[in-house]
Amino acid sequence: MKIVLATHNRHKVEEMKAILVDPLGDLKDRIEILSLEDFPEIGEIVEDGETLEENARKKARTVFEKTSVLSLADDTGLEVDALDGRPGVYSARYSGEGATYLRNNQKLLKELEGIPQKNRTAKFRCVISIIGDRIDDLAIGEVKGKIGTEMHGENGFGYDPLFIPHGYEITYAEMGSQVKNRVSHRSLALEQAKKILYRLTT
Ligand code: ITT
Repeated sequence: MKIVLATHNRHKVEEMKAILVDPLGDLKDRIEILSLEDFPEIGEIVEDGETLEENARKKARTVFEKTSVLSLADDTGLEVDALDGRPGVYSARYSGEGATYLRNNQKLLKELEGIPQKNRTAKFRCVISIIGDRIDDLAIGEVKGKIGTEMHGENGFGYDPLFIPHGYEITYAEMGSQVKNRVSHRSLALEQAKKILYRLTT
């Protein structure tokens, strides 16, 4: 069965592929994974939803309609308690027009300036929408943690240098992809997604 990863973010594609084709998993020989690189005619998809769920479904629906291939779209947000859940659904555009990962992280540090460790709690929430002929489903993964006081680590992407998952003293960016892919919000969501895909292929 073919599936297409409905994201333009190459870091997400790498992580999703690594988790989906985990050699110990049952899915490896059952699915062929495509990405939007295989469908260059699909341009940017405007993310105008008010929730991660809406945006994930919009991306998966758009790509399924254009490709007729079962589509998986990931929408992820970092929800910081001291900021009443911001940046949340706006995580990609947090620092405004022309936002970069670095500027987003710098803005987050600035907004949290002076806030003590115990109040720097946050969570990553990953919503994966799976849309195909016979399916319209969601898989969700959440990881709680805290926001560090400075950036640490070179791996990963986005807010990884600032996010310290619960139970660890290091950031996602210090973990390396294998460890991050075992514990992350995306891996939790994809474990559910794998079960859904497995059912579809049997
Ligand atoms: P697509 O919409 O094409 O999938 P995107 O980068 O715009 O790509 P999102 O709309 O889900 O993806 O934006 C979420 C932002 O949150 C993303 O740009 C990163 O800054 C951040 N993010 C998402 N997953 C992350 C992760 O695993 N680690 C750190 N930051 C992450």
